[in-house]
Amino acid sequence: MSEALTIALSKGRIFKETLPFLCAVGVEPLDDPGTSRKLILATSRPDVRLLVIRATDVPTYVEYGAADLGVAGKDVLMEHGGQGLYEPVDLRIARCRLMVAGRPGTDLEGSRRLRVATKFVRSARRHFAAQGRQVEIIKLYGSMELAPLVGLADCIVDLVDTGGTLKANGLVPLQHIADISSRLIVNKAAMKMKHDRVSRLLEEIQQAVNEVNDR
Ligand code: PRT
Ligand code: MG
Repeated sequence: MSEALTIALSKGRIFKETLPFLCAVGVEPLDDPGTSRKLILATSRPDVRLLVIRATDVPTYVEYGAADLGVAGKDVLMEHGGQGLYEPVDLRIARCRLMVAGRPGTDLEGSRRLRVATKFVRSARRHFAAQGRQVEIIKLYGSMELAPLVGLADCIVDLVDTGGTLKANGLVPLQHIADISSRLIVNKAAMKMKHDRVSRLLEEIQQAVNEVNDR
């Protein structure tokens, strides 16, 4: 009897874009997280179950081994720090860019201490530190675009996809920090203890990713 595997992921775009890869390896959820309120979803493989949790909580569940595997954005992983987990597969889904943005003409180079509003505190601090800049970080949990408009901050650090959200709020991208995509992550102990099952699943998923991207 093989051991069960638990995969943590968030609903929304990550769930939607991960689904084809799960299906490719024979894992079909028996409920739709869009409509179901269940937090644990059984799948067509009796030995695989899904946890549906907040995107920012996924690395924590995997770090502590409450889930063997997970799917998380690189943005979330950079904030978490990546301790206790491997990041073996770039799923190349939910892609976007982490950027500094602000009102047109914002001077990021001046000697003044910048105020930066963001939920990506670590990434923002690291980005400006690499430029030798000390900044004041204002931690927000959402709608960062508002901050430069009402004088809360000089600029923001946020994810940008089409740029539509920035544009709608009169903001422009100012600096590129990182290209973002979602990664399959694995608990380090599970990689050892459930090695055969986990490595087979990783291989199958990597192959499905290659097939999509070679098309
Ligand atoms: O409804 P909910 O927010 O729960 O679902 P969601 O699908 O938005 O999931 P969320 O917000 O948890 O995001 C999950 C992951 O998707 C993030 O951690 C990123 O890795 C990835 N991702 C990819 C994005 C975007 N693209 C994105 N555009 N996450 C957020 N956004 C937001 C961004 O913060 C900004 O508010 O979309 C807005 C910008 O989009 P554009 O197209 O207007 O530039
Ligand atoms: Mg969102």
